[in-house]
Amino acid sequence: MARPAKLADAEVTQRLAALPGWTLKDGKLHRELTFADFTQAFAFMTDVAREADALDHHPEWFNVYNRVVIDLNTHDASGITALDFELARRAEDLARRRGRPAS
Ligand code: H2B
Repeated sequence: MARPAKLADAEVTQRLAALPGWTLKDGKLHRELTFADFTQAFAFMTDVAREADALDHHPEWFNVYNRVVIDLNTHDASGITALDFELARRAEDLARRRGRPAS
């Protein structure tokens, strides 16, 4: 995918409305997920890592046991771009497949 441009704040707000569970925190798309156990959490991270490499777009994230915290922005564009929303959407799909509770 070509390197997309930074999105305007209004565009970010509008796109966030279609991504339940994701918020805006410190200028990044933010998500906190809890899985059944560490194996599920880490398997999810492996799933996301494959998508991130395919997109050449990589998350900032944090894991302890069954908890994964994800922050997405585009350092090349100094902001949030369509790539962040694409990776968020793919991560959300993968989390659902790993049986993450729907909250
Ligand atoms: N990931 C994120 N989140 N932001 C970027 O700007 C970015 C990236 N740039 N992954 C990519 C890699 C760039 O460094 C390489 C050279 O394509």
